[in-house]
Amino acid sequence: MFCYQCQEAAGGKGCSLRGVCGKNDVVAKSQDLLMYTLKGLSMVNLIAKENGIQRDDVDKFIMESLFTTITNVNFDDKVIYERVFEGVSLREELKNELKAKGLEISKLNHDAANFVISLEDAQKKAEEVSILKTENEDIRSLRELITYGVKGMAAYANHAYVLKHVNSDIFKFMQRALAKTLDDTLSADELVSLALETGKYAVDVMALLDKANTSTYGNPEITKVNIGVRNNPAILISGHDLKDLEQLLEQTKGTGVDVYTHGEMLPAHYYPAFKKYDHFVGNYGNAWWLQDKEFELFNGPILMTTNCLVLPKDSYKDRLYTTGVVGFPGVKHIKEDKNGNKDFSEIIEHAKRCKPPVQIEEGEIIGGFAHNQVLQLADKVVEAVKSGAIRKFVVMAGCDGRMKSREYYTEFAKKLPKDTVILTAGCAKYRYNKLQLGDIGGIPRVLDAGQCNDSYSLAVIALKLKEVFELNDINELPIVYNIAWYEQKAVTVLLALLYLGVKNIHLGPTLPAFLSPNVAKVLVENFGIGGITNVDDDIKMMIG
Ligand code: FSO
Ligand code: SF4
Repeated sequence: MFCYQCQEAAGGKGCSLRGVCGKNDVVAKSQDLLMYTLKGLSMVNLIAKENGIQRDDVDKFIMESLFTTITNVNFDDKVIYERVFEGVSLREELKNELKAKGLEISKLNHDAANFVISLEDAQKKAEEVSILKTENEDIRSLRELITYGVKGMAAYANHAYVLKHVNSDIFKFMQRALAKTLDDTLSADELVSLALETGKYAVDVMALLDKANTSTYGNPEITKVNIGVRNNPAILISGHDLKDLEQLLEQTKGTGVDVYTHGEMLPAHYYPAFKKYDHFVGNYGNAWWLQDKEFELFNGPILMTTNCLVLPKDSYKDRLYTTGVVGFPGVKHIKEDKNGNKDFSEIIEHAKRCKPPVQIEEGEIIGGFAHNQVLQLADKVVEAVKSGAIRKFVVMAGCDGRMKSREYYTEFAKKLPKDTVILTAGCAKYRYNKLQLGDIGGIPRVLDAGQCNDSYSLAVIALKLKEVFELNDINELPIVYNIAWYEQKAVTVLLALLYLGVKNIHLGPTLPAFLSPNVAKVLVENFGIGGITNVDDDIKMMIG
């Protein structure tokens, strides 16, 4: 196996024996083959689309399968290989439809659009399509940069899709980009352009998701979220899927079972639609990587709706449930019916047999500063900037992770001058959201816009401030970017920010292993992208 798609890639280079994430060789290879299958399927589907064949099931299949391969989503090679076979069969169906229309498909001569395998050969085929088969490291780097950007787009598109918000141009772009990563005639420059184009569609898909979320659940508003517990049996819900949360809250109503969020589900508390549930108690614990300790202490069942899933310990594996694209061998999976509804009664009954959660913290955290809420405070914010009360905004969005080097972000937040405000989104916030950093004239010094999926809000806020201050360039704003990344959605957000023209983004705790020295050079020279060094020097450099 070889994988270098996330920040924890072994030795900063890539995982080759077993993933640091816990993914084994068999799972890694099944994912490689699934990606290859999706690329071949995309080639065929694009021709089908050009010829008036529109198969919504194929678009959905590609989107969900891409999401399956994101770090910490699915560890079940059986499920992943099933997708490989389904992908091949959809591809052949499309070819037959094209042939039935009398269309010439001979230009579809790439192996990805034609291979057929049996389960016995699957592993061998997977080895043939390892990403290392692209020998030129710059081409490989660009192909993977685009592929990861598209994976993150698929996750965002999927969250919007379940709320019935769909944009066919985004599907088409994702498939075009995937197909192009197998095109040996493309030069490095052409791939750089495609990476930037990925950023454009990344902005579009994030806007689509924002619309889906806010039109379904209302605009997030300033909210205090309880981090303590009550004395009832309870269910913990993690991941990013708000539709799953909605269904769980509806089904637990009046059952005596409480619901708590974990990790990236925390921002659900900021939506007006979820405030009406008395049994929606608060947030339990911290970022994803601490789940092995926190799930143990929670005592009740846990529902994992998306990433980030950590290899479950035996102490709670039988209380763990997955749904959607998440999977782990031996862990119960809740499927949706054909109308997209899920029956969580088994989890609810399970909760009733469990003890209430052990309290690990008490108090409250504040959040809900998505674009609509911040823009309502715009006058106050603008005034604070003009008067000098706020010297700088520091975007510290992104992901958290288990590496010790991420303590940097806690130190950085603590040492930031008192006239700075942190803008955040994603699970990165857990490194500093309980520090009590105070406020500036009533504006909290940590403004949490929501999930990593809500990073779009930060872009909207920046663009609005640019307009209010009548600036020509987004980079003239008093905003600096010190972003922490972990998995592929962060790559999508990064490409989106680059597309919006944001320069001098600092990315940490390490630069992506998949950036070859030459590709990294292009990003440094054109966008001023940089890494991090140490807290004191970085604060001096970024804040002055
Ligand atoms: Fe965190 Fe995991 Fe949201 Fe990521 S939960 S690390 S960018 O998957 O999804 O921020
Ligand atoms: Fe390694 Fe990350 Fe790939 Fe897992 S996802 S195998 S940790 S690079």
